[in-house]
Amino acid sequence: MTIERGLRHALAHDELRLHYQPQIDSGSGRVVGVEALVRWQHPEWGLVYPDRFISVAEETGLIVPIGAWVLRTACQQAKAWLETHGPFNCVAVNVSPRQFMETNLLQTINQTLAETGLPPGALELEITESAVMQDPENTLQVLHQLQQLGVRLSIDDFGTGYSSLTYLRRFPVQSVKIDRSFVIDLPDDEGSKTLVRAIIALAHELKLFVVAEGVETAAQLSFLKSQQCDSLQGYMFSKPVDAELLKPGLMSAE
Ligand code: G
Ligand code: G
Ligand code: MN
Ligand code: NA
Repeated sequence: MTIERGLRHALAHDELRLHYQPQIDSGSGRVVGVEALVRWQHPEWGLVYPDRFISVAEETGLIVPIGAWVLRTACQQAKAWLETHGPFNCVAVNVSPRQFMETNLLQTINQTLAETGLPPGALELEITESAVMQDPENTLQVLHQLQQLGVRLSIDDFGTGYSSLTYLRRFPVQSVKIDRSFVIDLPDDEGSKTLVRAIIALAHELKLFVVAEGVETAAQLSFLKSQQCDSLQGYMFSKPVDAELLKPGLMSAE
C-alpha cells in the first residue's frame, strides 16, 4: 500500500494520534505550553513518525485534512487541560507551507476555535521560516489576519531559512523557535554559541519571545539560561508524549 492510500485510510479510520511535548519556562521551570506533534498508529507498521509521511501529505494535498484534524484535536485537548488543570499559555500546532497557502486556513481556524471553545490566545501556530519566506508579502497579509483572530504566531526552525531582518520586524509574530541544529553543539562550539547569542539578542530587541528546541543536556540548558532564552523544549524535560502523561499548568520541571 502506498503512503498516500494509507494516509487516506488513516484519516477515515481514526489512526492518527497527537503527542505533546512540553515547553518549559526557563525562569520558573514550569510548563507554559506544549507542542502538538502528529503520529500515525498503523495497524501493522506500528507508530509512524511524521518524517515518514508529512512530505507525502504535503505533495498530495492530504496535509489539508490532516492539518484540520490536528488542529481540532489539539484545541479539544487544550480546552480540556484548561478546564482540569487551570491556565497554561498555549498549545502550539505546526502549520505546513501548503496549509498556509490554502485560502480557507483562516476559516478553518476560526471554526475550530468556535467549536472547541478554546480561547484564541491559547492557540499558537508554528510556521517554518522557509514557508514564511516563500511569499513574504502574501504571508504578511495572512499573518495579520491570523493576528486579528487573536491566535499566537511563532516562527519555527528559526535560523535555518533566510528571513530578512526587514520581514522579521514586520511579521506580527510573538516568538521564534531556535532550530535544534544550533542547540546541538552548545556550549562547546563557538559558532553555535555566537549564533544562538545573536538570535536571542535580535529577537529580544524585536520584543519577541525565544524558545530553544532540542535541549538535551544540562550544559546546553545552562548556556541558554545565561543568554536569557525564555523557554525550552527538548528531551531533557520530556519527549513528546500522550496527553494523559502531561498536566500543563500544574507540572514543574524543577
Ligand atoms: O517529533 P517529530 O518527529 O514529531 O516531528 C518531525 C517533523 O514533523 C517536525 O519538523 C514537525 O514540525 C513535523 N510535524 C509534526 N507534527 C506535525 C503536524 O501536525 N503538522 C505538520 N505540518 N508538521 C508536523
Ligand atoms: O516542528 P519541529 O521541526 O520543531 O519538530 C520538533 C521535532 O524535534 C520533533 O521531531 C521532536 O520529536 C524532535 N525533538 C524534540 N526534542 C528533541 C530533542 O531534545 N532531541 C532531539 N534529537 N529531537 C527532539
Ligand atoms: Mn515545530
Ligand atoms: Na523546529
